[in-house]
This record gives sequence, structure tokens and C-alpha cells, in this order.
Amino acid sequence: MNWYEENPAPINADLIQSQVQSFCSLHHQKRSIVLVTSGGTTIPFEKNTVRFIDNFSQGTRGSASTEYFLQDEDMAVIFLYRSTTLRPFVRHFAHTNFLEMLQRDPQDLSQLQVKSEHVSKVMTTWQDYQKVKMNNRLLEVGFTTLTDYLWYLKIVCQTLKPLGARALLYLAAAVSDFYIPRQDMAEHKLQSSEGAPTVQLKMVPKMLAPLVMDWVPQAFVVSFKLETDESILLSKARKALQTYKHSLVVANLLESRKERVILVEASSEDLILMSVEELSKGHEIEEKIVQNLLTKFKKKLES
Ligand code: PAZ
Repeated sequence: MNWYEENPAPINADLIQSQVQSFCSLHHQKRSIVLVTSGGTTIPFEKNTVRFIDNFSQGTRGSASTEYFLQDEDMAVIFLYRSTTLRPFVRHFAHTNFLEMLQRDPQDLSQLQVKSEHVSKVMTTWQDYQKVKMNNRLLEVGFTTLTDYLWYLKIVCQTLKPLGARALLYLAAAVSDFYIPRQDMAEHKLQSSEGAPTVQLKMVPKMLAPLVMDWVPQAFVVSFKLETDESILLSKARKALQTYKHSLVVANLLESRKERVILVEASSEDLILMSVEELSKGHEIEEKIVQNLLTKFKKKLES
């Protein structure tokens, strides 16, 4: 039995399918479509979930990259993201209490206005967002569990297949390698009175294999490799490329992921670095990653 037979689709799978289908039909003739995955998946312990295994990913990479892809008007983005993590545009206010950004309008006390110190940032972000919204170039699909993520990933990929080489996959989500099969999950909240549970995790099948071979065989597929031990990072990235034969692996270390990444291709490597000055001015490494990838993607498309 394959993983999809063992794990039933989420109840809203048909709705997601029809949203993705309409989005792809809208852009099919004129644009390339990028699937950006972002944030981490959860592994629930119980069917009525109270506890779950999670991971660190905040969705900075995915949400920031989405904004840079959207700066190119030839691109539309499907943003498949962990529901509680950062989203493009609104991320700029994620650490601000929005009630503290507002005040009464002195001319009309029944109205609220944005405080002067926030106006410039709110205005530029709002304008960037409006530009994208006007052409409907962003579709956001939220997931929580590994099961949601793997089902939506398949649905999106199969819908992108007809775009051929005009589909770009940017798989930055931190997807669990282990899961608890549904039949082994408790129905209700695990009870401490029954003692510490023994949980046997199973390996999640590597979906990059069917994705590259069957779901989107002509797409430009970029996967990410995260490690904490620098000595194994490049060899693991190269191994992934050899195994799955996709376009490129972005290799990064947990500690330095905002300052340094390596784009690994079959016969070359590009080191992308941020200087202290660039970082202090608020520049983001995702801008350089996306520019580099778009150049490669367009070159392949034209060849
Ligand atoms: O989401 P974030 O900005 O906090 O982190 C990004 C990242 C490290 C999850 C991403 O760059 C990445 O490497 N994703 C793949 C992780 C993996 O190897 O499974």
C-alpha cells in the first residue's frame, strides 16, 4: 500500500484542488507559476490532536522568497505554508502589535489612522501587496500536519503538470522525515495516568522521487537541504541531486542560513553570501537566491 492509500486526504482536498485549478487556468497562458513551500509540518500523536511533534521553521525563507518571485510580473506564486508561520507581505508586521500602530484621527475621533512613524512601511508594503492582488498572482494554501502537506503538494503538482517547463518548484518547507501511522495513533488525548507512551515512528517516503519522475517531470525543481554539521552538508546535497536528478539543491546550515547558502547543481556550485553591511541595511539573502534561480530558470526555458 502506498502512503496516499494509507493516509486519507484532508476533508478540504477537493476545495484546494479547485482553487489551485482556477489559479493555474487564470495564469496558464501568460505566466510561469512557482510553487513555494514554507514552514514545518506537524506529526500528531492523537487523532483528536492535543500533542504533536513540530520543528523550528518560521517560514522566513519561503515568505520572503515569495515576495521576490512576485517582483517579476511574469511570475505567479502558489504559497503552500504552515498555517501559523510567516506569510508574504504581512510578515513585515509579524512582530508588531498592530493595535499599537493605530491612533484616533484627531480630525474625526470616530476614525482610526496609522501612526506617523509606521505610515511609510505600511504604505510601501500595502502598495506591493496591491500590485500582486490586482492581477491575482498569489494563492496561499495553509497546511498543518504532514498529511495535509503531502496531499496538497501532490494536488498542486498534478495541476501544474500541463505547464511543463513553465513550472518552478521551490521546496523550502521543513518536512518531517518520520511520522506516526494513522492506525497507531490514539483516538483521544494520551493519558499520563497510563504512563509514558512508547511511540514507534515510521519513515516518511521521499516524495521528491515521484514528484520529479511523474508529477511534474518537466518542471524546474529546487529542493533544500538543511544540516547542522557543515562537514556533511555538500555531500548530502550532491547525493540528493544524484538520487532524484532534479534541477538544483539549496544547501544551508541552521546557524548561518540567513547569511550563507550554496546553490548546488550537477556540475557547478554557487556560493551566495551576505555581507555584514547588507544585513545591517535590512537586505535579505532570499533576494539573491531568487534572482540567481530566476536567471537559471529562464535560461532553461529559452533553450
Ligand atoms: O523557515 P525558516 O526561514 O526558518 O528556515 C528555512 C529552512 C532552513 C527550513 C529552509 O531553508 C530549508 O533548508 N528547508 C529544508 C529543510 C530540510 O532539509 O528538510
